[in-house]
Amino acid sequence: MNTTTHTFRVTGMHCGSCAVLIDDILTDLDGVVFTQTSMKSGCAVVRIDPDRCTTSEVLATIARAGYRAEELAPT
Ligand SMILES: [Cu+2]
Repeated sequence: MNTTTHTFRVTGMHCGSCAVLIDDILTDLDGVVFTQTSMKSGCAVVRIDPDRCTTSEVLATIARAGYRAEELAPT
């Protein structure tokens, strides 16, 4: 499977369970194969199958949960 990895800066997290919540909702999204959200770094690392999911869907899903996210340029 071909996957791409993206890093998003997430604002609005205020405790560890916010990060767990974001991981949960992203994992439920079709095409997301891995997520690691960290309250400490304020970032979510998300690996997706680009045939089934887009970064806009990831952004919209995070926004629906009440957080703001923007994709960081790949390093
Ligand atoms: Cu919280």
